[in-house]
Amino acid sequence: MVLTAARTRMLTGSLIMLAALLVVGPALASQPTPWGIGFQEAASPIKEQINAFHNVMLVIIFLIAALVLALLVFVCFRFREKANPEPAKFTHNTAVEVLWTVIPFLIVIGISFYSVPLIFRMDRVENPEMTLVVRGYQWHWGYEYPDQQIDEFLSFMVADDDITGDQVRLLSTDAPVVLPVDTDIQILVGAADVLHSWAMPAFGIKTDAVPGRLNETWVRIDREGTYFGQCSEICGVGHAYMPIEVRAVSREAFDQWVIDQVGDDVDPDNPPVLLTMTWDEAVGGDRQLAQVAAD
Ligand SMILES: [Cu+2]
Repeated sequence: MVLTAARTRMLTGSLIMLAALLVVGPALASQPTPWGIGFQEAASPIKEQINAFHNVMLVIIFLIAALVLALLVFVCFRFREKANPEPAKFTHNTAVEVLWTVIPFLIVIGISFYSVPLIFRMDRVENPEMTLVVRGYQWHWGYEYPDQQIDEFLSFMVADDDITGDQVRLLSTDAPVVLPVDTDIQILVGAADVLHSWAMPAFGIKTDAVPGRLNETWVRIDREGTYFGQCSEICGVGHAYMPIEVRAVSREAFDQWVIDQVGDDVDPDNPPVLLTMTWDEAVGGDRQLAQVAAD
């Protein structure tokens, strides 16, 4: 191929764009972006550890692939027919066979020192401060906050024609999940009809929603913002249209949201759990229920 000036310019242009994407990619918001490559920016400690593990694995994979490629090229050249008119007839070489068994084994053992503890950390959290129950339906999600006494509400994708403001096509929902930042949140995932999967890339969560079974995961969100995810287990014709939208807010704002949700229909002996104050303080303090109702 002859590299004309125009071709060179095009090639240079794409290389610069690729480099820019590599550098800018991780800094973009927590949602898919056009031409985005790489991961969404981490919004939880687990996701940061997953990213770090991924980066280590990438180096290991690259080194192995480079070694295998170099060996192949060497073998093709060194043992080509022209240089070896009389091929060797031997089979088996104990030393080589032991090496190519033991070395990969040691590599896998080495990786497991990193990956297995991470799997355990991802699995569950000790003493969560609150619980979110997620239920998959064909084709929307249901969310319930048992500690806050918020009954299940359903969360549907906003249709194309109804998109307003900064809503995102195919990702925004009519009822986002509201979660507090800096809080250990236990997430219980189930399904009411077929298999779904509750997947939030920025949190490092992808947990299958299985009918008749409760799966557990957890998250501690680092910073406030809106995060998007999608159902990640093909569940029928509406599979692509049941997105997840999480609004991460401060712990105070979360309490306020809970107060707004439950209204004044509260059993005083068994009030909803708040994060920054007791229910009595909420009712008796500045944030009186009457005030909230008046807003
Ligand atoms: Cu689904």
